Amino acid sequence: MKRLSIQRLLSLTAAAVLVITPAVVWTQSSAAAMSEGLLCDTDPNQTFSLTASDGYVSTPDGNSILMWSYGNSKRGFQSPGITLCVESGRPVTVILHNKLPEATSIVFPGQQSVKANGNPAQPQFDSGGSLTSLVQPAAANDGSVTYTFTAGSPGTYLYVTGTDVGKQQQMGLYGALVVRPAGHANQVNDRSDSAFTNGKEYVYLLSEIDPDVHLAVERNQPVDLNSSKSRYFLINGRSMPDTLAPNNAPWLPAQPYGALVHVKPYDAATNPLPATIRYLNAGSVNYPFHPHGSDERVVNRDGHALQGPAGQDLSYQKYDLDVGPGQTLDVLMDWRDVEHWNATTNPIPTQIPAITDQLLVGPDTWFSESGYLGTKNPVPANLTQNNECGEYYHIAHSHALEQATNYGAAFGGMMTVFRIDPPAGCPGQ
Ligand SMILES: [Cu+2]
Repeated sequence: MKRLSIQRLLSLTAAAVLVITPAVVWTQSSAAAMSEGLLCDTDPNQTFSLTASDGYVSTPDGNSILMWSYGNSKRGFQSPGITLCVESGRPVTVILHNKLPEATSIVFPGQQSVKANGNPAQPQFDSGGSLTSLVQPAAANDGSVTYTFTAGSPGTYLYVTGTDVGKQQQMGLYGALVVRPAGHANQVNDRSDSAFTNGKEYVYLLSEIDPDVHLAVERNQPVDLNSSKSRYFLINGRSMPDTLAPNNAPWLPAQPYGALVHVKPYDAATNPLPATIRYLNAGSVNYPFHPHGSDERVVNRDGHALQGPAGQDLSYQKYDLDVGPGQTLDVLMDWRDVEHWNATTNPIPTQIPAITDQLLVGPDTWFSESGYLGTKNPVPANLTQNNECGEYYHIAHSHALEQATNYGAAFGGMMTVFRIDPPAGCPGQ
């Protein structure tokens, strides 16, 4: 029932949701506006105050899991850590406050000359010469440390714990850092051919959870990483079908980031630019992410434009985005009506599949009962129809299918949809 109502809510406006969910208790943080796409923290001085703390997240099968995370110090716990957006070439300051019961830290892979409290960031060792942290940490229980660096080349980077990494990264201490080209906020990198449509920008921070590790930490028991096995697989801290819900959905108060891509077809005159998706892997295994329906153009890897020494374009089209642990890929995607199907002049030469083959999670369908973009037909009354105006939905998921489950239950996990509206848009949107 809860799932059903969540999916019904997806198609409604924020105002309508307010009206039909009177039982929701609105707090300062959950009252933030619902939205789609990248939701990032910015600051005129590029100075951010993060607090490492613990809190609970929910999974679609009803589980509740203790996580650690880097939240905005003013807003409190959220998972994953806040998405930081900065401009290339300008100074960045990150002040880490540590509310956790053990020391923790942040490393910024791909950023150069990072300083910690004004000193060069460097590995830490105990008196016996054993490594204790990859970088100067903030002490347990209210310690703090300030990291500074100059934002590197435009693109997407992880920021992640450098202390007891196997355990703390599993617990959730990671986030995304988006570095924008100076003066060109709507480009992925400094190349003009990396331009994307204003507002059509998405982050897919991919990660995994072994609930046994989290339960051991919650119970103050030893953590056994050698026998760890992840059971939940997340995009932006959520699993399917929660991935489809808007940013700041009030029923996911500690998981504010949605993962629905929402575009209109390419049109040379009215919609010439693609969307961008920024993929990051904060887990321990490869995530072969696999959007159905179209290739995506990989233009950046690990925060660097794919180009040759003379500026040659080395970007490439890819159907399956293999994102390795610690890697980032920035892609451009658009959707093109290449077949020009038309019910009268160019009919689709196939039958609509049986209704039982259209259901994805429970008795819901996103299919319009028509193959023609912008056409919507009735569905049987026992089904929940999420389609609004004949828009298309393309599944996008990890092709390692155990990662497309919620603790083994298909489908779920690292899965979302790309929504394509008719060229004129969807009425009421
Ligand atoms: Cu697939």
